[in-house]
Order: sequence, then C-alpha cells, then structure tokens
Amino acid sequence: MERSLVLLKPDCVQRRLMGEIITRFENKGLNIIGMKMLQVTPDMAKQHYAEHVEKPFYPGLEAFITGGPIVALCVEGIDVVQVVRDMLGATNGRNAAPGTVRGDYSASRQMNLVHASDGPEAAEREMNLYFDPAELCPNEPTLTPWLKAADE
Ligand code: 3AN
Repeated sequence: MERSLVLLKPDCVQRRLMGEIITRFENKGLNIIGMKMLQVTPDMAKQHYAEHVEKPFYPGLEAFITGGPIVALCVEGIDVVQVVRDMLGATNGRNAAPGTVRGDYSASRQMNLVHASDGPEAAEREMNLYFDPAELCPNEPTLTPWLKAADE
C-alpha cells in the first residue's frame, strides 16, 4: 500500500472543481485518509517547489500557489503515486490526454488544477510538509473485498 500527496490548487478551488476531482479519486477506488483546506505560505511554496526555486518561472509559480486556498489530500492505494499521476495527465493541460483531469478541465501549464507527488520519496517529503501524522485517519474500507482481490 502506498500514499500520495495531492493538492487541489487555487485554480481548482476558485473554479468550484473540488468535488468533481475528489469524486474521480473516490470512483477509482482510492482511499482518502487525510484532507484539509489551507493557504500555502511563501515559505511552504519554496519547500514544496525546491527543485524550481532558482528557475525564472518560480516567482509566478509562487504567486499562483499562494494566491488562494488549496485542499491537501493524502490518498492511499496500491501503486497510488503512478495511478494518480496517470489520472491527472501531462503537466500542461494543453498536452494532457482527454479523459485525464487536466485533459478534461485545463488548457494551461500553470493553471493545471491539481498537484500529485511524482514518486514515493517525494510523497513522503510532501506529506510531512502538509500533514502532521495525527491529522491522517488511516482506515480499511469495508468495501475493500469488492475493490481488489485478496492477493493484489
Ligand atoms: P507536475 O506538477 O506535473 O509535477 P512540475 O513539478 O514539473 O509538474 O512543475 C510544477 C509546476 O511548475 C507546474 N504545475 C507549472 O505550473 C510550473 N512549471 C513547470 N515547468 C514550467 C516552465 N517551463 N515554465 C513555467 N512554469 C513551469
């Protein structure tokens, strides 16, 4: 079982798409074990986007991600990091395949609605940035036997 850190970014909140996108994760059979609304601070943005801080586009990226409330989710499932990345589609909404979240709802590289960890190590790091362990509610859904075989 794996966990991924998902952010519904400020554009997602402002466009009233939170429910649509959370519903996709629920319909997929993934387990949401943490969720909260917050405002990202410039300091958090620099930690989150550490790999981009020195890049020319970083000031605009920070202004965007700190520009309104976001919703942070901890999503759990088998291979969930890759499963969620595939559900979101390419970073640039204009390149994202139809049927993906960005392919269906975004026509922008920056306003691409959702962030998800790009690997298990990033997931661990990002989880610690957005959640205290006590804020997570790990649970075994009673529906599990109808969502996957026992040996999966
Ligand atoms: P993803 O969110 O798909 O993991 P990253 O980590 O490569 O994508 O990029 C994070 C954010 O940085 C993107 N959502 C986008 O807003 C911004 N970004 C990435 N590359 C560029 C670029 N070349 N020019 C402007 N913004 C960029």
